[in-house]
Amino acid sequence: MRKPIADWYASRNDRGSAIIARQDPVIYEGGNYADAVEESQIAAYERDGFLLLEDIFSNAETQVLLDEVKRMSADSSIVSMEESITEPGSNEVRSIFRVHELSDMLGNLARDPRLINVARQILGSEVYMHQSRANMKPGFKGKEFYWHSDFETWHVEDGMPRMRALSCSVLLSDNNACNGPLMLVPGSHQQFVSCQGQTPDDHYKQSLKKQEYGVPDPLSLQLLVEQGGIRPMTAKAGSVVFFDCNTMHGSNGNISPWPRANVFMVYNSTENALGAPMHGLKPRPEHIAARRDFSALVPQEAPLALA
Ligand code: 6CS
Ligand code: FE
Repeated sequence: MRKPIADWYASRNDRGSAIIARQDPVIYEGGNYADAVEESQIAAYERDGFLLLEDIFSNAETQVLLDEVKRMSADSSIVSMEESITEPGSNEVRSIFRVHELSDMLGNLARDPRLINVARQILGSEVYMHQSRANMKPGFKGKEFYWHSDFETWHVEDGMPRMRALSCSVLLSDNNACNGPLMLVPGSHQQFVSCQGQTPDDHYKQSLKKQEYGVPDPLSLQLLVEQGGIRPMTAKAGSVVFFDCNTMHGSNGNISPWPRANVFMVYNSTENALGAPMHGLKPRPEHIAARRDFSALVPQEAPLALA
């Protein structure tokens, strides 16, 4: 009798890097758990590992959301919190985590049916918020987010068992070719890149500024890109990108004068609650990986009246 594989998605152990076939579905319960997007859109998400929906929020709604994120990044009581991460080499705010609890408006956004019901449909279950954040990527100073799979980090450092989570990025500013749009590798969600190196203690203090562990080796990245190419998510403010927890992604620095502000909501299935991190790592703080409460987020009855 073969011993069951202890950790199918083993990474950052004493082995070199490897590419491991995904063992989890992309779409759960046949995409029938909720009715937020069309079958053709579910099929596109399953094929690519992401789905871009344009014109989800009106200009007025998007402006209200952007003003809220700007208010938060100018609020000294928030900027001084551990939830706020500055850019390497400057005091510019790079990200604010746990925005769904720091802001009532963004807490309501997390439950807006235009977002949460797509997550419930894809993940085939009720969902809770694993992590939320606003990425500011200010003009001139916004640094890059190197290539990575979120799941590789969430599995190793947060003990997320399986690939049954997704990120939802709400574009609060136009994302164009010049201001560091999110770039995704189509089809990469089907292959797990096991990374080299040992995770430093309190790795998040470094990785959220500039990630150097849990990033794919160049050869693995080259193989994924040769198969699927690179798709920049250039779209107008008010668009929303949903992408699988294991889709390889990154974004370039922003030397344009235009900010690239997005709000990310990370929905995890209530069937996929975090366990212990791998390799005996200490659990990351609550604002990066929720552990206090895995109960389902209740969708709002109707889209938010933001403006
Ligand atoms: O470590 C994390 O959870 C964060 N790091 C990146 C680069 N993407 C996902 C998440 O924001
Ligand atoms: Fe990421």
